[in-house]
Amino acid sequence: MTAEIVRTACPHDCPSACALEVERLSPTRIGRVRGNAELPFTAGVVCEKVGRYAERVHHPDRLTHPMKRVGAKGEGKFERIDWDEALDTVAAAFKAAEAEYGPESVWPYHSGGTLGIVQRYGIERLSRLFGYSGMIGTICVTPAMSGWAAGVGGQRGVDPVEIAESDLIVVWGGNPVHTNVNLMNHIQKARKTRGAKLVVVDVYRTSTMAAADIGLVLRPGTDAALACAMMQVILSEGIADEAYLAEYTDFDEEVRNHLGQKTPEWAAAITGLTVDEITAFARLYGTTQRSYIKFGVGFTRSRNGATSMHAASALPAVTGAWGHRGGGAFWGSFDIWNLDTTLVNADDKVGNVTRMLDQSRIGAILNGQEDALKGGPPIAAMLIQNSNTALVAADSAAVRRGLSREDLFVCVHEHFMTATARYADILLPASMFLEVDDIYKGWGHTALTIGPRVLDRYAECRSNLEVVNGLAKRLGSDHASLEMSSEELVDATLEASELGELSEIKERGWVDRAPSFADAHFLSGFRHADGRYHFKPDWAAIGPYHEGMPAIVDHWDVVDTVGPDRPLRLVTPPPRTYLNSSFTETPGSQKRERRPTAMIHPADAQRHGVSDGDMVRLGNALGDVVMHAKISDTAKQGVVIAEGVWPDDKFDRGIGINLLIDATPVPPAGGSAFHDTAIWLRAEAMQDAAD
Ligand SMILES: Nc1nc2c(c(=O)[nH]1)N[C@H]1C(S)=C(S)[C@@H](COP(=O)(O)OP(=O)(O)OC[C@H]3O[C@@H](n4cnc5c(=O)[nH]c(N)nc54)[C@H](O)[C@@H]3O)O[C@H]1N2
Ligand SMILES: Nc1nc2c(c(=O)[nH]1)N[C@H]1C(S)=C(S)[C@@H](COP(=O)(O)OP(=O)(O)OC[C@H]3O[C@@H](n4cnc5c(=O)[nH]c(N)nc54)[C@H](O)[C@@H]3O)O[C@H]1N2
Ligand code: SF4
Ligand SMILES: [Mo]
Repeated sequence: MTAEIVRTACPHDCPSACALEVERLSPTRIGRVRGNAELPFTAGVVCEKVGRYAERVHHPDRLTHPMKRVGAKGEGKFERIDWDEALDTVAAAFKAAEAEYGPESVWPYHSGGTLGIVQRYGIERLSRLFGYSGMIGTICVTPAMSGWAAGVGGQRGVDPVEIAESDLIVVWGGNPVHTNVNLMNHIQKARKTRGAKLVVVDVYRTSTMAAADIGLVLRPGTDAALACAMMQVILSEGIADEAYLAEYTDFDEEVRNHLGQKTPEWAAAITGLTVDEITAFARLYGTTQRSYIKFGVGFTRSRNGATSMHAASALPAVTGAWGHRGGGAFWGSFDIWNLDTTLVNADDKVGNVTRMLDQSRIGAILNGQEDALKGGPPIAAMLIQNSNTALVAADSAAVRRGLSREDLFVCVHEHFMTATARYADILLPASMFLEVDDIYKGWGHTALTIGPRVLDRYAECRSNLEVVNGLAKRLGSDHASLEMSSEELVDATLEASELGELSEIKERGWVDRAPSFADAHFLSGFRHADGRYHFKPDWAAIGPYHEGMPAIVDHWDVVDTVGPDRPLRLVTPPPRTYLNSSFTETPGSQKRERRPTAMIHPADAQRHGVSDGDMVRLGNALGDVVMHAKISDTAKQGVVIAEGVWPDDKFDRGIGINLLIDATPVPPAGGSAFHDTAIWLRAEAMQDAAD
């Protein structure tokens, strides 16, 4: 069989947002998936999990037809029904909820299963057309955004392809070898062609750090202390760009005096780094004009995550690195797109939404907590697309208690029988990206990627668009988008946004949306009203939970407190071949990731009587989980690393790691502190029999 190469784009929640080339073996079958070589950021590179996407799209466990629940909620017993019965049931449940409690009692819920304009955000039309509750999507980047907004303003920065011109690259609080592989390609090229240095700041020796010239392993939640001490060194040694500070920032004598106290000795006590490590990094950074910081979002998943991002984002303002090619910083592109989504997302009807609920507080919301419900009615009906909330949200026991409520109707639209799908009253089979059309914002670069469909419909699967359209029509709307196919909506959106013809863009696979040099480097001003970078942020303008946040750039000591009853700190970062809970079903990924593992420092292991390969129990007030121990000095003493959000069946009690994660919103605008959990640990009596 000769394979035809078809261009499309990756829909997964990943900063790489790759333009792809797929081997189409037949209208229903693919072979390998590769990166498009012409999009500069993708540059022909693709991650291993998507390289073998055939394993996911042709997986034997894919859901194939609509079903209704016949067992208990959470049990996973279903019976086949047809699409009309399924959609009629959901529409009737939405109407019944509205009749009893008003439209705000219906909550369409989504997350990053696909990031498409059509297939992800199209569900928001339900809230907008019918006045249902809306959703504030906080689970992923809100703490990062808040910290960046505090200092820089808008959500943009220097395009990572400019790394080709950098002399010093700092990867701060992210693990691109796992989560953003294309970035590594650009970093390695700069090292080869210019001798650029790579510094990695993390809380354990990640695979990214293994590739670095300098690796700094600090205590979790202490990045702001490192950043402030670096600024102290740079200012006191006279290597700051004083002219830049005066012209482009709100820096003044008060900030200077404040930072003057943040000595390397002060930061060493907080971070666990040595004074020499801090000083040497500060000097290297301070004396390199073309220094580029790529911020991950991992270091913002702590209670002080937004203040950490704010402090670290101040570094290029102190050195003036923003002014140079290959200099500056970046975490994500969110404000550069200028897409007209009036039609595709019913933006014209936003005014109908009277209650916005916090995605990350789903547990509190479904359990009727009044502040989480904002004083409004309880949630009585939901449609969930693109989200495995029962596994990935914080305080997952609370989420499941909520999903189990007999007086809550839940429709889940999914690819697989996930933890969340098991709670569905109606379970619908979803198309995968290869079977639909969409466009994606490359949040880790600056191209809008175009993802036309590659394969025919699989079994009875329907796209997110088709499900929402089918429901909205039954509920009585005649919005223009409801009669349009995904291809027509993509075309109409590109046209309304004045980006050209779909047929022509399809060939190339993307549209360049890079801001000009001056805008990306903020030479035309930072994105605040005064055009300046802010060392003194206005946290109150960013979110409601701003009380007590530092008035001037600082380390904020509010992380989960370790103590005698919970002496260790748990960090739960992404593994290489699982993407949140996606790909946990594919054999290639399962083979690489093996089993849930807690990496424990030798000194901690000894103190707790744990040996390599033992089963250990990790717990706190929310619950406890059991996994295998690996003894390793990868992190500081006192820090336990457990990569991955593993499915329930990998744990003895059938519930994953997020049982332990507290759902208190991260200041100032919400989000979850996934890497900020104080725990106790004990060796289980049973040795590792199954291994
Ligand atoms: N393979 C794979 N790829 C993914 C994902 C996945 O699960 N697997 N998830 C996708 C999603 S949804 C997102 S949002 C992105 C996230 O991509 P990144 O920006 O890379 O962010 P994270 O991967 O969350 O960051 C993880 C790193 O942050 C470190 N970290 C945790 N706490 C701290 C701290 O206090 N300080 C410092 N300096 N470092 C800390 C962790 O140890 C880990 O190495 O990746 C996406 N890509
Ligand atoms: N402990 C811990 N927890 C975390 C994190 C962490 O680092 N540590 N990371 C957090 C982060 S950054 C994020 S973004 C969240 C992610 O949380 P989620 O966005 O919920 O991510 P996934 O677990 O991958 O679940 C996405 C689901 O959507 C489904 N899906 C994919 N495409 C489609 C589609 O086209 N249609 C429909 N209907 N369904 C589809 C997939 O099959 C999958 O089950 O998890 C968070 N949870
Ligand atoms: S998951 Fe990320 S790296 Fe892998 S293909 Fe998709 S966008 Fe690219
Ligand atoms: Mo995320």
